[in-house]
Amino acid sequence: MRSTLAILALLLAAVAARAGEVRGRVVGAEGEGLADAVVFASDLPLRAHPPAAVMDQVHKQFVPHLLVVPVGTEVRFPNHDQIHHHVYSFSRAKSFELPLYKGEAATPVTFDTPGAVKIGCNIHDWMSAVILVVPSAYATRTDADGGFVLDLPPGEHRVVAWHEHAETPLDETARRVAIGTAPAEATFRVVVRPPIERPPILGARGIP
Ligand SMILES: [Cu+2]
Repeated sequence: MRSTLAILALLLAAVAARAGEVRGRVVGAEGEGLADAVVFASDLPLRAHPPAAVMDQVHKQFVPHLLVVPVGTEVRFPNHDQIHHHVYSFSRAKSFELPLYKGEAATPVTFDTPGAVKIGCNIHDWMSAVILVVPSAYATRTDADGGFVLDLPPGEHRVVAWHEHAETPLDETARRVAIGTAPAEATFRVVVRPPIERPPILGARGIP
């Protein structure tokens, strides 16, 4: 009997969790789906200790290109190439430098302010990445078609949509999303700059 009740409690908990979903899309100026946009709640608390994260360097590229972490996250920057990299950012949300190193020699960096942190390498100009530091533990990324599912606790929340190439200011994307018994839906419109093609010569020159 007790185990039946336990299973029932688990099932009810699962149903309750489902009710906390908001589904939708992030679209551009023409209604096209935007991949790799980030949808997050801006007025919900953080987890006490967010897990550590990794921004790797492989074949003279940062991997992943986009890393989403809650405020307070410590990020490691291992270098798995056989050459040195010099990782830096001059972004307002985090300015730091990890002078020339290989392997695991770099000290981890703690990202303590919300915002987008553009990462580069001083030696290899084409190496670029973004760490989006979000103010809450509730964030998700869009799929190739711009679709997303975000789990939220019950209540009304402020939700925003960010994209690396957004021209729309983040605050202008803000929407109130009510999480109750009915499934919630939301569409975010974010105007993005057309992508800049990197000159292929940079990667082909064989800069060490
Ligand atoms: Cu480099």
